Order: sequence, then structure tokens, then C-alpha cells
Amino acid sequence: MESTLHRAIIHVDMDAFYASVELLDDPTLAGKPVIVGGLGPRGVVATANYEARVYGVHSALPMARARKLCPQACYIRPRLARYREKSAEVFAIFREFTPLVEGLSLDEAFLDVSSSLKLFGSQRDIAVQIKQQIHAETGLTASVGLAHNKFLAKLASDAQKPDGLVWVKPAEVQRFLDPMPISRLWGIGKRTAPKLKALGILTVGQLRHADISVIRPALGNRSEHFQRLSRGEDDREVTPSRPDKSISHEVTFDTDLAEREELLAELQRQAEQVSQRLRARQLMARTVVVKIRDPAFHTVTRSRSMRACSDSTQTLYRMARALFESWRESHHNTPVRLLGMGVSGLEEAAAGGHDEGDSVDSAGEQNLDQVVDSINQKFGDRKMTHALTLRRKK
Ligand code: TTP
Ligand code: MG
Repeated sequence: MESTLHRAIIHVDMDAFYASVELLDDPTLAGKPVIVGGLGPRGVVATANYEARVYGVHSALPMARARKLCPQACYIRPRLARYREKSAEVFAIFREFTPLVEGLSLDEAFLDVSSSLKLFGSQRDIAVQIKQQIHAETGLTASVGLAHNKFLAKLASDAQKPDGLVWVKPAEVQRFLDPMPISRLWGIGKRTAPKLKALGILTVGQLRHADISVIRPALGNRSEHFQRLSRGEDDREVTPSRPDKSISHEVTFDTDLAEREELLAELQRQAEQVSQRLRARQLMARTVVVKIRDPAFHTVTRSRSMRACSDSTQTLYRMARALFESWRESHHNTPVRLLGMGVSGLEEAAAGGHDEGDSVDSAGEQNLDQVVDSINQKFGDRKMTHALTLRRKK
């Protein structure tokens, strides 16, 4: 099958991202090896700046090993909230050039700029502008890869790190790909690579030239797929990441409600529903919003962001309660016609995987939420609830 997609794709990957943000915030680190990661006995390296990489330090290396290789480095615990802030600044720049932005992680995205060429110039012009704007507005550097599909663009951004710009044009694909080790192809990992090696296939070029019957014992029904990749063909489209959605609950009371305990019980019930929906969708929220309407139909929303994401009922409830109490104080206990709470700034729960020690939720709260969720799943929704909400049901 011939590859049909010819688009203008740019892959952007920030250089030594966590470490670069630390350097930005503490200029005394300049020129020194900087290692960001878990500092406990079982910590691993999240990333190291290029000065530290010289000593063989890299992502996922046990921290104990890093300390042996590079004892003089500055060791820093990750500050995820800060990296998310910088990431949001960078992604806002991407969206100035195209709405087709597919984030892969905090520091990495595909951009389809095919429809932006008329407005901003060539693919290269756009890439240069993006790099310059990132540097001017965030103080960070990025490496960019340009190609007509995602697969090549991603390899290209990695080819000249840091601060790189590589454009793989259609005529240059084979020269670019052929010398690469087969492990650079997506999906060829620790199990498949040795099988190909046994067949004498070490490079992408060798895979491209190999007869399909030779590679089939190693690659099975993925043989054609990998040969397409080895020719630099990739039809996947850039799919914009899930927009920043929100989840919320609200209720209009039959009669306006003034009693603090009853209002808090309602808020707790809403926090439970919202957080259960978060957990069911494996999302975490950064921002909590409370909505209040008084009998005169004045509606206010109050929101606050947390230093880390959460999907815990109690954490979200505590935030909502604080927002509600501060409204109530300034409104002399006005009765409430409508009360609602919600969350926004949603992120995949898995993205918190690097997040050693940065969660705002205690292990006890997480366990309680799991128990509540599993009982509700087993016996139908809302059999189980945190005690405070029972008061409202009297
Ligand atoms: P990468 O883009 O893989 O690495 P990097 O930006 O630090 O360095 P470069 O791109 O210049 O090679 O990952 C982005 C961030 O994700 C990284 O700064 C830290 C985090 N990360 C981890 O926490 N653990 C990991 O195993 C990896 C690979 C990254
Ligand atoms: Mg990076």
C-alpha cells in the first residue's frame, strides 16, 4: 500500500525539560550538571541536563547509580506543578500556529501545519518562529523535527538535540533512515530486536531491503507494517489532544437553603460524584470550581487551583468547602438557591506517574476512595457514601 499522506508535520521536543526549568528558576545552576529525580533510596532519574549526560546519567537510571557517576551534580526533586506551568506556556505558542496540536507529554507535541503555510510561510519558517518564540517567551530551548509525516518528524527532532532543527524532505528519507538501528522503529523493542539481529538485520536499511519471507518469522503479521516504517511511510494523522474539559454537578434546591451543615453535605455529595467520574475516566483535576446562586438570582463562581492534581473525594471536597465558606462569610449567610461544584484542568492520571511525592492526596484517602468506588460498582451506584452526606438525606 502506497503512503498517501503528505502533510507538513512538526514535532517539537523540549531539551532536558525538567532540568531546563530548574536552571531557569535558579541561574546559579548554570554550567553545572543538574539531575532531577526522586531523591529517596529507590529514586530514579527523571532527567539530567546535557552537562550531566556526559557522565552517563540519563532518564530512568537509579539515583544511587547517578550519584556514583556524577557525585558533584546538583540533585533536585521534581516540581511537577512548575513544569506543567511552563508546558502550558509552550503549548499556547503551538496553538498560535495551528489548532492541530497533539501533545504526547508535557514537553512534546506533534503539530500539523499544512493549513498554516499560507499564513506563516514555509514549514521551516514556522518551525524557526516556534523555536524563537519558545525561547523568547519561556526562556527554554526546543528541538524540532520537520517532515511530511509523524514518524519521520519525531525521529528528526531527536537527530540534532539540543536546540536542533532537522527537516527530512521526501527525497532524503532513505539517507536519513537507512543507517539507523532497527530499535529506532516504533514497536521494535527488547524482544523483537534480537530476533532481527539473529537474521543479520541491524539497521533500518537492511530491514527495508530484506525479503518479506525472511523477516516474517521474526515480525509475523507486523512484517509489512515495519517495512513501511523502514521506507518512512506513516499515515497516522495528528489528532488534537483532548481539550481541557471539565466535570461538574449542581443542584437547584426546592426551597432556598441557608443551613451551613446541609449546604456542606450537598457539596460533599457533589465532590463524591465528581471525583468518582474522574477516577472512572482515569483523570486528575487541578482546579476546583464552586458555583453559587442566591435567591435574587445572582450567580458567582469561585475557583482555585491546587499545587498538584487530585482525584480524591476528600481533597476536592476540602477545596470546594474552603471556596464556599469564603463566599458565605462575605455574603452574611445568604440562603442559596443553586449550589454546584466542578473540576477543570484535567490530566490523564497516568501522567502523574513520574510524580514522586507531588500528589496532594494521602495514601489513606486514595484507599478509601478505591473501597467506595468498588462497592458502588458491585452493588450499584451510590450505595456507599462518605458519612457527612447522610445528614442531608434525613
Ligand atoms: P524527554 O523529552 O524524554 O527528555 P528531556 O526533555 O529531559 O531531554 P531531551 O528531550 O533533551 O532528550 O522527557 C521529558 C521530561 O519527562 C523529562 O525532562 C523528565 C520527564 N521524564 C521522566 O520523568 N522519566 C523518564 O523516564 C523520561 C524519559 C522523562
Ligand atoms: Mg524533551
